[in-house]
Amino acid sequence: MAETQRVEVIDSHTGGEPARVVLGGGPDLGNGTLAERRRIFEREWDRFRSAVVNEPRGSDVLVGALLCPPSDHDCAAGVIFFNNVGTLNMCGHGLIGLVVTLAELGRIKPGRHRIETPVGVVAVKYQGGNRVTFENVVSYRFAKGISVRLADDRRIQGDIAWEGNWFFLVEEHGQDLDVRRVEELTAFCWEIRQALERQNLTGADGGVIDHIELLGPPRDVRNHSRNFVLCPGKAYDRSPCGTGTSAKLACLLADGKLRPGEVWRQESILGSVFEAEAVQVFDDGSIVPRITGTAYVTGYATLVLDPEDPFCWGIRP
Ligand code: PYC
Repeated sequence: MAETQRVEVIDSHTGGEPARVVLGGGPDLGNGTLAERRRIFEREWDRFRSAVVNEPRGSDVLVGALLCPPSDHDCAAGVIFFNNVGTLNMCGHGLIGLVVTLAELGRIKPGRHRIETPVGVVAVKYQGGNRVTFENVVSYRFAKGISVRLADDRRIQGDIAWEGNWFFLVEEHGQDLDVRRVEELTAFCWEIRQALERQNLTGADGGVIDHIELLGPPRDVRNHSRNFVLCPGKAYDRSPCGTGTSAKLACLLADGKLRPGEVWRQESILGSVFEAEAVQVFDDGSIVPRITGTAYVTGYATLVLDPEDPFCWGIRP
């Protein structure tokens, strides 16, 4: 008979968006690169992923972060991010939560560290307390002003950008970005996502554009913009979204609307803020975004995975 598994986790939130770091009791994925280990995780451990983040132990909004030994020994840790429907290449809010969690455990001190992800090594600076800065993977706008036709024949224009995930960014959408309208905003973004798929619009590598970002004016005059980001599994990001903020930065730089080193304050649908700047701009227009945000630890827990439990592996869509 299969045995009950115990999984040690620490929960946190970054600007309201939760993350769950798996510290112990997770699968052994071998010693390959993080990209190779991610493929093994996807192929062989999908029900473990679902058990950790989906109901009844989690919820659609929770992002998991499987802590792994890094293959690059200059890195403080390796990580594979995952959500309610699969794995993520990169996750900015999750990375901030991971760094604060490692600090809470005494595994890192204030200062510079490197974290290995499936899409590359990310430089982080733990500022002490709850504050973290990270330099995201190289980010760029792939296409500008792409028109998509919605089911009711309306046309929406947006930009496609990469910063660890594929994003479709829309400025002209006619939506009020108010947290009381998350259901309407979710339905609208889901329509855009489906329209992109119908029209076979993908990222440069054929990757699915599975993050939709609406942008609008900020509520707080100290900020530059407010966003609403719909994630792949139809949950909206409570934080300003680290990769979504990087995507916005790549578009601003490409349009000459922001200079390298100039700070952009991105407000989320809840009003939480990430500070962002481009620290490097390459000849082809791609950039290295630097993002700063705060995370708070919200709990320590041991998850119990009892194979006799009919919902042991999570309630899956
Ligand atoms: O912060 O990059 C991010 C993110 C992606 C999905 C949810 N949060």
